[in-house]
This record gives sequence, structure tokens and C-alpha cells, in this order.
Amino acid sequence: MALKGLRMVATLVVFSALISAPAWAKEERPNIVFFLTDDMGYGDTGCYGGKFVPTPNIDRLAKEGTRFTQFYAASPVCSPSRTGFLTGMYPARWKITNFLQTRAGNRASEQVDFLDLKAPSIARTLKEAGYATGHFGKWHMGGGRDVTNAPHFSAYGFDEHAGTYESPEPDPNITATNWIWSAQDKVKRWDRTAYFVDKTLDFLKRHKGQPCYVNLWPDDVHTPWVPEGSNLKRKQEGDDSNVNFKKVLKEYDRQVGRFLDGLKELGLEQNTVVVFSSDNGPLPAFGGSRTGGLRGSKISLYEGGTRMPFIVRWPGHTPAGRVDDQSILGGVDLFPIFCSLASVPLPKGSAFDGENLEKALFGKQLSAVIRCSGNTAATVLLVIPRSRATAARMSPFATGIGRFWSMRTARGRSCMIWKRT
Ligand SMILES: [Ca+2]
Repeated sequence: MALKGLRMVATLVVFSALISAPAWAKEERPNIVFFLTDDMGYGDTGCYGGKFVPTPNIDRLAKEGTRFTQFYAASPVCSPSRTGFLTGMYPARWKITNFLQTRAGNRASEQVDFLDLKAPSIARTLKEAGYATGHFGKWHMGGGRDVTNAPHFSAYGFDEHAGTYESPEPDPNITATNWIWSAQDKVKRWDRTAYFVDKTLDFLKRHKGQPCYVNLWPDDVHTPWVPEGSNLKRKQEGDDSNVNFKKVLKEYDRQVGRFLDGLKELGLEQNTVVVFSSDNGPLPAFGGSRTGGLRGSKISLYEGGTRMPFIVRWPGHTPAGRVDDQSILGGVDLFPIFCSLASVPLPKGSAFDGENLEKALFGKQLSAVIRCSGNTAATVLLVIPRSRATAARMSPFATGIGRFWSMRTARGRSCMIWKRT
């Protein structure tokens, strides 16, 4: 009996050593949840100086993770910005330079109707490496209005999905009509973020034991603002008032908290990287108060349209409570960063514009990065690290306020590039 007991103890000791060994832990790939807000201003939340309503849950994320003050979306408009996130490439390379709309509108904008399947997709890359993948929320990279031939979510590498009307497969619970929202929607406008949070938590719960990549991309805090208690018959389009914005933002923050609590309850808090950001600047911007005083707003290439809140929390990896006001990161950098976090090599055959700047997430200040922004009749923003700045086939010329480059876009329009040193 004693010998058997000793053997059991020895077995338990060996087993415990195995499961706590650093090598084993290193091999466990983290979940990545990309929480992308729609049209959130740089100055909307408390941790970025916002005074509209308290945002204790988003602030908590910043307190428990690292908050960046120089993160730039790939465009100040939904579709191209999202394309930058998903592909790791400048959206103009895939001929998406404006918000995707009707076929006629897309022709007028000299852009395609949906994201080319030849483009890289972070979900596809991670799925091929063993990740379970989900997209819950607004897509806006094809589908909706009269565009009925956009590729399905699975073609971009997603196992599961719940999309809004601007997607190839609108979720029937939130798309009673072919519009942003409707009074007939089963899940009301004010419950949509909760709906997407529930979908995400359920997905993570069902895929425990497998690494997960999830786009949690609500369509809050985009207008129309329709908080609970709104008179749906009287205000079908919602009410874009400061009062309603505050109610929507407050509820949105509450849902961020629900997500964080849910993650903890699932026991997934420690090994989940939560990335929080916005796709483009606010509109209306309420006199610049929503951009934290930055010039411009959504649609504008000024900082108010492109500089985004960016918070990353991965307990034990991202320094807690750190504010990085030096490193400059862009939306196109997330593809290589996510691959690196997941220990997955970048797929071959694509000329990625983003770079793996994951060291910034782990506390290293990256100062030697240049940000360049470009403007055309359509909207394009370029974020070019120093190592690439000379390889962009640009023609430099000097002006009194900085160095500029002219660049030809695919459609022959000239593009102004400003270099900050
Ligand atoms: Ca947007």
C-alpha cells in the first residue's frame, strides 16, 4: 500500500512538473479577441480624457494592460480601415478606398464591391494554423445593399459568424430590413453589442482547449444612436444628440465589462490577448470633444479621423497600467503582430505593409518609426516604418512645413505623403 501511495505521489509530482513547465506554457498559444469599436473617437473614453460618461470598464482594460496614444487606423472610413486590419496591407492595394456601398456608388468611388479573396486574411492564416475563428459584428468588406455576390465569411477563414446588414450573410436576428437597424429587429439596436459579446463568449466557451481568434466588432458607437427606451415609431433613424450618445457609450462600456467578466468566469482571462480599438474617428465629433481636441473627424485624414484608442491586455505579458506615448503603430501592423503572438509564420506570397511591432506590446518603446499619411480624392492612410520609407517608390520634394512625397495611386491620382521625423 505504502509503495503504491509513493508511486502515486511520484506520478503526481512528475505530472505537476510537466504541466507547470515553462516550455509547456510557451507552447500554449493565446486566444486573441480583437474588440473593434465602430466610429469611437480618440477622446470618447475616460482613460483617453473623455468626460461624456464614466467608462470604468474600458478604463479597467487600460489599467490592466498597455494603452497607446499613437495608433493609426489605415483609413478614416469603415471599409478601408477594416481591410487594413484584416489583410495587413494598405486597403488601396485591394481597391477599397471608401465605405463600400451600392454597386453604382462603388463604381463612382472607383472601388470594388467586396474584398478580393486573393487578399490575405488574418482569420484564414490563423485557422490554417489550428485556431478556431469567429467574426461577430459589423463586417463592411463586402455585401449588403445591392451587392449580393460577396464571398461568404468562410472564404475569409471564419468558422462562425454573426454579421450586420453590411455583410455577405446578415444575421436574421438583427437584419429584419436591409439597413443599419429596424424597429422589427428581434434583437433591438440597444442590445446589439450585448448580442455580439454573448456570441463571442459562447464561441470561446465551446472552443476551450483550442486557441481562438475572434473579431468582436460591434456597430456601436456608430450613429444612429438608439438607446433603450427610444420611441422606435417616432424616431426610426434615431437621434444623433449628445444625450443619446452618452447613453449609448455608457451601455457600450457596460458590455465591455460584461465581456471581461465573462472571460474571467470562463477561466480564459490569463491566456487571452484582448485588443481594443476603433476603426475610424467619430461623427459627429461635437466640436472636437470626441477627438480629444484633435483636428478633423471621421472621413478626414487629420488626426481626429485616424488616431484611435488602442489598448492591449494580456496578463503577465503586456505591462499593466503602462501608457506608451512614443511607439507609433498602425492598423496594418496587427496582422503580423497577431501572427507573432500566435507563433504562426506570415503567409508567403503577399507583400505586407504592416510590420511585427509586438515588442511595443511587451513594454519596449519603439521610437524609430515614421508615420506617413496620404490624401487623395479617396481616402488612404499609409503608415510606413522607417525601414520601408525609402522603398515606397515615392518622389520627395521639400516644402516649408515638412517633407512631402508625391505618389501615384492605382488610378493615377497623386497622393501626398508627409514624413514626420
Ligand atoms: Ca466606422
